Amino acid sequence: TLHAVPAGDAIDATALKADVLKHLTFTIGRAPEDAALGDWRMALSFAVRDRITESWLASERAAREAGAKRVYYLSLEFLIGRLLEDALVNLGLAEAAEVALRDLGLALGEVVADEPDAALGNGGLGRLAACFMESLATIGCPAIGYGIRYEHGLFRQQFEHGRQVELPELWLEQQHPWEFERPGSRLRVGFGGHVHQVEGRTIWHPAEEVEAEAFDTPIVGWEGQWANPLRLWSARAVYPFDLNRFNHGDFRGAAEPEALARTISRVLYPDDTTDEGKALRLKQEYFFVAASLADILCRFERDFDDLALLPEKVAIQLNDTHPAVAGPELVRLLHDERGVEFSRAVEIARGCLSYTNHTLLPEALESWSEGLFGHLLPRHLEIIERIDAEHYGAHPDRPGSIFEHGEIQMGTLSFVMAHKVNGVSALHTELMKETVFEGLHQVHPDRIVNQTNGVTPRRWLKSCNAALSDLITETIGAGWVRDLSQLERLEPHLGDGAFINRYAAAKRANKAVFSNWLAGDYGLKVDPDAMFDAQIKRIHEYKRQHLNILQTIAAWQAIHDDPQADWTPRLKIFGGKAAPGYHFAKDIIRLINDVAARLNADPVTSKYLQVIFLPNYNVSLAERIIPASDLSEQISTAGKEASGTGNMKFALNGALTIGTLDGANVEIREQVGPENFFLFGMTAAEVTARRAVPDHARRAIEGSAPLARALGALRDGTFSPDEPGRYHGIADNIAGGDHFLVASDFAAYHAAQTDVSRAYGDRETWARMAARNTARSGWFSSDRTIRGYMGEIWGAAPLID
Ligand code: 26Q
Repeated sequence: TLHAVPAGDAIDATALKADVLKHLTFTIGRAPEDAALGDWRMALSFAVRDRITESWLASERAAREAGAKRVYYLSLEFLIGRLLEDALVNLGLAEAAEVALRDLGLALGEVVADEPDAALGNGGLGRLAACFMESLATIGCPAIGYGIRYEHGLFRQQFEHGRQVELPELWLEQQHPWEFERPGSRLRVGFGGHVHQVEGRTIWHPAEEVEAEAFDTPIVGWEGQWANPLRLWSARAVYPFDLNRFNHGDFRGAAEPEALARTISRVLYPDDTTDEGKALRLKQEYFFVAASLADILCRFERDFDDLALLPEKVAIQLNDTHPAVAGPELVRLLHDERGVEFSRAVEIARGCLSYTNHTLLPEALESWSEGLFGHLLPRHLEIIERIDAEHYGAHPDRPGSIFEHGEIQMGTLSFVMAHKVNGVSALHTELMKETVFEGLHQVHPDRIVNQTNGVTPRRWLKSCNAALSDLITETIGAGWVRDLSQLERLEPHLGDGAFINRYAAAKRANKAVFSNWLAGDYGLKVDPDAMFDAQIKRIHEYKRQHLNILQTIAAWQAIHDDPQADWTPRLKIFGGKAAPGYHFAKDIIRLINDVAARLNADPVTSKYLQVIFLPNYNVSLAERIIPASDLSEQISTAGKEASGTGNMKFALNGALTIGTLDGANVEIREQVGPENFFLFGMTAAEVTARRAVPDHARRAIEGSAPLARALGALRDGTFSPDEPGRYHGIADNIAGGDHFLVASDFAAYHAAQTDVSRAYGDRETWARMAARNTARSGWFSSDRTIRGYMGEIWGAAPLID
């Protein structure tokens, strides 16, 4: 469709085109006739970056002049994805760019798709940090995101004979046009060594030092009024090159210090649960925390001269325990280096710090052996011991300490050093109070607060789903992009058949685009009128992708029994990576791929049921899948998924949820209404009770013939004829201990899926339910979440109206 281009856009397009050509010539050094797609993308990115930069510098000036409180978000992960389209959308330049590029013989869609994802995160926690950065800028809260500029982000996933293979990710192979390198801001970070007392003062003499160099990427908010930096640190050697060794012919040795130092920022750890306690991981944590805190204090001391003002001017948020060493480091900077009395230093640090917990899974709670920790950070170990002693002195009846099982418990340290600790959904926050932090909650009853996660509607609706966005804007105006609660203005239109038809047509159009892409890139022909049913997230036992595939097998068997029946056609879409050392998760991936091969080749059933596992799931792939989905699978064992954020993206884009009462599913169901949500399964309390029932899995299998039969197909080699034993491990796990209650929840899930199929048969009713999900998802904006943090945790105020 051709849009009538308004005058403003025409002017923007002309100016943008001139700037693209200017950058192509003078920044890239390429003539138009020789430019490749990547050169054009680079030129457009620089032209867009110029427009962000002015607003960014003005934002910093405004914050300085206001003497405003600053927010610092410390996170080992920022899962940004692509930046060009996001920037164009937020600057209101998407149409101008389309016109400008068309004039140059290029398609904007191809140019933006050429950008590699910045995959500096594993999953939910990292993507949340990215949504928060965008919302902070949209709201106009002066903030900096601090992290590591990994040379290699999360591994690229390939399948070989259905098995996951990991390849290095190379996002920096091409020039990265968004960042500003800051050679002037280099500072040193020490490790190891020993601690001295000199005239009553403590001095740490590190054995080793590396240099941290900052790279700033401006993150611009909606309508371009405000921008904040994402400041990522890169590690390098203090003396990068040993000329003496080189002159003696030792060429390899001459470069060694540099190679060694750089390993710190070389690669993102790809495991999002099991904490392996590796020294390099602890080095990464301290490296970026030390650099960030030095930077934060330097900024503070430029504007203020009284350290007592620190909590009034500085809020530091810890994204999980990964930056927990910020507690003792800030105490060290205040006490050892600035002479603040110890208890006062702890008090000031606590006034600045707050901590977000993202998991209660015991295997994911971070801890470090005292030996390893003290070897790398001897002074910090002493400080933690003193913090623990003082906290214990103040609360002698408190159960437990920071040191337990011979290890430093980073969750406890973070809790003790924070003035607020938050959970990421209502249910998760209540469970924090009852389980992991029960004792601490009793002595600090006001410390734990809830801030339910959210997602940015700019990326997760406006930009990824143009068909639906345009319909919404035509119906209720454009105010929803900044204030997502305005989606409730759709409510009066839900009874209008014409509106529901248009809503259904937008979804159908997205599904057609997705189907064409699947056919082109994966050779899979699918019916765009089939139900698109998606489970996209990291592969984990608690997320229960194996429950989904087992039920898919049961459905396939049922269709085989009666192929003439009136089956609702479905496409099952899977996406997600397994941690490289997580063998069970990798087996699940292989099983899904084997099931897909068998089912898609079945001439009897494939017109009703197809399965695809899309390799290398990432942010950009999510942006394709979510707008085209009808059904969102949120089927974790109740009590295990802290929040989920994909669940919110699906609901916003009009996919109905099939889900358990877990994480933010609970709040989604409350918002959209129970009649617009397919609930199944045990509650968190029932899960705990069920685990105590002897033989719970065996009993569940005896009670469900479809489950027994599906498990039978795992055992008899239906999906692995060349190796019949391949899936006995998965079958034994489910029939045995079944810690995540796959067997016990199966029958309820199977019944709910039958309800889903029946409901999808009535397309108008389904479309109305989908539209209700959109209309009632306004609360899940990360703008709402960030306002919650600003008000209840940071005490920060926006600097734009
Ligand atoms: C820890 C130690 C060593 C190496 C790696 C890690 C590590 C890395 C990443 C531990 C955990 C993570 C990521 C956790 C995560 O993504 N949690 C998810 O956070 C989301 C945002 O709050 C929630 O919505 C999800 O429910 C939660 O699983």
